[in-house]
Amino acid sequence: MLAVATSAACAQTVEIAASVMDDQGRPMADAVVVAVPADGSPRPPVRPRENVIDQVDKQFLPKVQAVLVGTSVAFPNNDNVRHHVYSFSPAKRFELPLYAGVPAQPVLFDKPGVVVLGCNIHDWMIGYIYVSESPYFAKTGKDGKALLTELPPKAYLVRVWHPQMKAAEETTQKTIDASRIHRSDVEWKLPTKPEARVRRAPTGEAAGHY
Ligand SMILES: [Cu+2]
Repeated sequence: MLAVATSAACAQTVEIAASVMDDQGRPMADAVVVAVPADGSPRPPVRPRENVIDQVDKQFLPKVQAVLVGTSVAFPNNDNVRHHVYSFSPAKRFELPLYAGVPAQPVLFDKPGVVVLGCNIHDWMIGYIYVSESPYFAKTGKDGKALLTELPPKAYLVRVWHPQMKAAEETTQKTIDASRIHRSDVEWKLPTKPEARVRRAPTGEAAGHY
């Protein structure tokens, strides 16, 4: 009689449940939690879908968007005024000069890092694109919780980013061995600071690339 193999063929995945709070214990929405395989194993084939950051009521919607590196983002303008979207973050410098409706080209985010978005017309408009080098990421909801699902069972370096965190992102890193546990919990309490203001784009500097 043949022995029955019950476990070897299981395409089992694990989850990491994250909870992000400020240093007063209040839940923080819009935090990006990223898990990077600790063994540095190559990431799965990239099939990024296009993302959208809308402009509604002179705000970026969503305000924080996490995308996998190599992903394009469209910036449709749903207001009846024109916007002039730009970033001069090192991870992506671009400018979408004054426009209404949908710009012809989405913008490709090909370098990991945080991209801060502004509008040259409306100083208060601020948005963030977190460009992740790992495909395993999630954003916290109002309850400060994010669930990373369908991870291969292994060890991960897990960290968090939030626009108002005081410390550097690297200092939040924790090692989670998720090789045997179906669901691992991770929690941060982050000292916060007021949101940084965006300076205006140096006009023309980033123009012409798109
Ligand atoms: Cu604007």
